[in-house]
Amino acid sequence: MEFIKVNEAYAKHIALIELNRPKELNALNLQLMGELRDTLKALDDNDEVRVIILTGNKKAFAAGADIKQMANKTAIDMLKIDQFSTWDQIRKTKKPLIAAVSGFALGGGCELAMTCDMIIASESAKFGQPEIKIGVMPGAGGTQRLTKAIGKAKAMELVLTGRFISSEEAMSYGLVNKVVPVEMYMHEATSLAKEIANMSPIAAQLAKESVNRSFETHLDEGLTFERKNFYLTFSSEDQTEGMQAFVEKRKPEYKGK
Ligand code: DAK
Repeated sequence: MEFIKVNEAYAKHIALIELNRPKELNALNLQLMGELRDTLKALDDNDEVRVIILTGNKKAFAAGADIKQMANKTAIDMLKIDQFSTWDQIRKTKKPLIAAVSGFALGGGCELAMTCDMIIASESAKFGQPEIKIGVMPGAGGTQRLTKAIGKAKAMELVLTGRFISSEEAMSYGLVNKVVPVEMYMHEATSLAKEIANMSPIAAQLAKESVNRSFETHLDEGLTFERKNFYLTFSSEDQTEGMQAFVEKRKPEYKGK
């Protein structure tokens, strides 16, 4: 891996992925995105891993897709490269994915953070969809996910002006889960990951899938989907363990079975 660093055992049941093109503010070139896609797939297949943290560095989560790599492309070049299949695969990651964001999360970087399930931001984080300033528009879910996260008025403003918002604004609009001082954002993301890693990984995966379904369907179908996943948790040993532990007043030991 050239542009990402992976620690499969960052903490118990927690993997850490760091985007690693610091000089380019972690601009997402094709190779980086391919490495990220393959890594997430491998971590999804690794039973030891229950939660994944995705981060950049203090200065940048990611300043967007690599503009230099895109600048001379035609629509047909883009079609042939088919980056969407990479983004779609990332979106389908089954395990809970926490973005730990500091510095710039712009364009594709903001879209990548929004593709994660939760965002912990440092006070220095800046979010934005500045594609309009370079003559294009968001292409990896920005107009959809941002609108669902912060509502039409603010999403429209960000997408049409390209202006950045601070982490405090992002917090007040409901884009991020928590804002903490820069020196604390990894610690905070890790605490959140640990809390989730203590749960049944089967229940966590089914719950994540069900929450995501609420964005993709209407209520009736979403409730049916939720019910089926709810029943499915009852076929796991973790369900027996979780309920038994409650009755016996002890901490459950989940095995992911
Ligand atoms: N691409 C390539 N290089 C970038 C970059 C980017 N997005 N952002 C920064 N860099 C590079 C700069 O060119 C500079 O490199 P050198 O000149 O030193 O070689 C280095 O990183 C440091 O950047 P600056 O010198 O500009 O640093 P400053 O602190 O002065 O400014 C900044 C930071 C973040 C405000 C500025 O760098 C900036 O405005 N960056 C561009 C932000 C942007 O417009 N992002 C949106 C890009 S478009 C798709 C999926 C996704 C997308 C498209 C398609 N498909 C699935 C098909 C997404 C599109 C986008 O994200």
